[in-house]
Amino acid sequence: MTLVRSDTGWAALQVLVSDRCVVPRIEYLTSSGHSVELSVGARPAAAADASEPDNTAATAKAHSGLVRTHTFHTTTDVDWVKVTVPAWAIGRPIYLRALNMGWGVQVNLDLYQADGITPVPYDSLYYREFETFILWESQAAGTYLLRVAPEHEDATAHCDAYYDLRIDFAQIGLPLILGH
Ligand SMILES: [Ca+2]
Repeated sequence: MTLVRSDTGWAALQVLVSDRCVVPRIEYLTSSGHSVELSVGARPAAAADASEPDNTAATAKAHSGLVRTHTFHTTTDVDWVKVTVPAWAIGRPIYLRALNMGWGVQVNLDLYQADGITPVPYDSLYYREFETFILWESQAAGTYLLRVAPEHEDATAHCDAYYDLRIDFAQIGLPLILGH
């Protein structure tokens, strides 16, 4: 960070660096103590992720693998994700997590039946820094839909507008039998 003294106050040049973004900003402190932040140019855009198009329940894509990275590449982007619950997972904890978000990005999670309309009750919704997750015990096997939306428009359409989606099914280990 570079500090520059002027006749009316201090100005600081900051470069914010996250995993995907390099964002030069000027923070200016006036002589009366007001802080003013100016971005130096627009932040680079975000690319559409591999799950697009997935902005409606009808175009929801299956979550595959443990973790997938999504972007909010436009100001109106939301992501619908199919979650398939196998019979063995009924009544066991399922964690639906959005994590590793970019700077200033927060997400809302909503869970629906396969119709994309009927809400599915879940046990808890947690908000932590850089992580939001639903803890859920499904009462039936089948396909459900998770809707992931940015909490506000500032979390969209720039290179920091991303999050990882991770879905964990709690597995109960088989008893380990030792000896003969
Ligand atoms: Ca989307």
